Amino acid sequence: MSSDTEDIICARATPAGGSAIAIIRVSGNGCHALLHKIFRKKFNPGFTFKSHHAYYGTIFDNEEIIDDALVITFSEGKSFTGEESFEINSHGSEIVIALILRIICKTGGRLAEPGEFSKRAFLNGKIDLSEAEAIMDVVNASTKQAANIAVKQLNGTVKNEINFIKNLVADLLAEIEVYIDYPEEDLSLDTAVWTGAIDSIINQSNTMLNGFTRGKYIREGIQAAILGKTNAGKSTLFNYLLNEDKAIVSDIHGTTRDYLDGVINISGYGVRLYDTAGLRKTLDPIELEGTKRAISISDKSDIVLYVLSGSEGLTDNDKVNIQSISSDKKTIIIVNKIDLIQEKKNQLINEITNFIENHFINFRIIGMSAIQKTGIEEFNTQFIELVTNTSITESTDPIITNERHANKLLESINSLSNAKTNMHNQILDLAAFDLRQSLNSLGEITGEITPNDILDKIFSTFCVGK
Ligand SMILES: Nc1nc2c(ncn2[C@@H]2O[C@H](COP(=O)(O)OP(=O)(O)OP(=O)(O)O)[C@@H](O)[C@H]2O)c(=O)[nH]1
Ligand SMILES: [Mg+2]
Repeated sequence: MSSDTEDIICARATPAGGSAIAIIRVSGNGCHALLHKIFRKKFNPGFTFKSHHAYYGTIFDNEEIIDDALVITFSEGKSFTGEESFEINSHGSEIVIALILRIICKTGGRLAEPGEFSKRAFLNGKIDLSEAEAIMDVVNASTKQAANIAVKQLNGTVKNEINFIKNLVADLLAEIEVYIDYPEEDLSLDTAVWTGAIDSIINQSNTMLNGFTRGKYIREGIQAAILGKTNAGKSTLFNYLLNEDKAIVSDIHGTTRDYLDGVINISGYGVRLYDTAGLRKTLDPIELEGTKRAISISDKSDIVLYVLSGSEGLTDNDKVNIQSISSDKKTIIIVNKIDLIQEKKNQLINEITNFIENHFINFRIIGMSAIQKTGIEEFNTQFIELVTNTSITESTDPIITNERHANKLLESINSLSNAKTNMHNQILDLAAFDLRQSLNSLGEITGEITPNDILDKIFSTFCVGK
């Protein structure tokens, strides 16, 4: 990304494709002078642009009219980027937008790089890095809960929590440095108080970090693959969970050949469900390709829903399939067609438990009847608990949802643990060094000490116009 922050940059802020109105953003000091060259107000020419004012007029390229437009102007220090800036609300035709961007570039502007507006806002101190990153999360949010968390982060939740922890570390560091710098003052050395303080900071950091798995799934959604042998009722279950008659269901083995997907919402989490081809030995090349795809989808998914037919019980084929699922994959064994085996249900569940408990690290077994539509409440509860490690009724919103933030927080926790060990051994210089490392890691979350190449990488994932 160009680091030239002196340029006047421009970009469309609304998506491609015809629309009634499109917005073009322009930022950079001196851009109001540029605006005077390309825009004429209908009434009262010879004016100066004020901050937060809207002007109706015409965009020109020399004497040629490009479009009628509403322009909103912002003064330096009062805009999103912190720079003199304006937004053109033009008609949403692709040609008009291209012509307006061209005249701006001809008059001294240039096209913005992805995320360049947000990067300038960050560099000019209008937002911190965690707030800048939240902008893209708001844009990309796929559920109401994801949008809520991102908006909170945009309003500074991460910054406030991290700054709170940072202040605790900084206060402790100051105390230790006084002790190191003035040994002659005969201050009593009470490392137990300090290690206790470090413990408390580590605990608070861990609480923040614990919500991360949940936060990540709220942000990115959960991928769930339905797997099982032919005719177990996978497609019937898929339709039941989706509440839609999407997949073809029949009692012919091998009905589903390619995979199908659909999105459902379980407790605010967006879940992408995959219905896949039944697993069996086959010479049919198309069915074989279908089963390969089924396995590759289950490898990539966050959780496998292995469906077996209650009326057939745990067959050798099921045993082979289950053992081929990686043992660290979170798996729910769904004993389907429970309507056919009411009285033998517990016996079958015991048999399955005995078979899989030494195989999977994390698993659940539930009975359902996809055809009679029973078991969904139990399914939802077990699903969320297994994937997110928290109860479905957990109400507090996670604070950390971004992988980069989580990694930095973990780095800080590691430094704090080292500080505790060094403190305990009374090696105060090293303990102080570790606390400084912890402050650095925390500072990288909010962006006070984030190296330039990392900043470029973060902002380059933004869309143009943000
Ligand atoms: N009694 C009963 N029958 C079911 C249940 N679920 C599915 N079936 C029946 O089982 C048969 C197979 O259902 P599908 O959903 O097509 O099975 P599948 O696992 O997708 O099969 P493939 O696509 O061939 O791998 C159909 O006749 C369904 O009506 C259930 O809960 N109870
Ligand atoms: Mg099917």
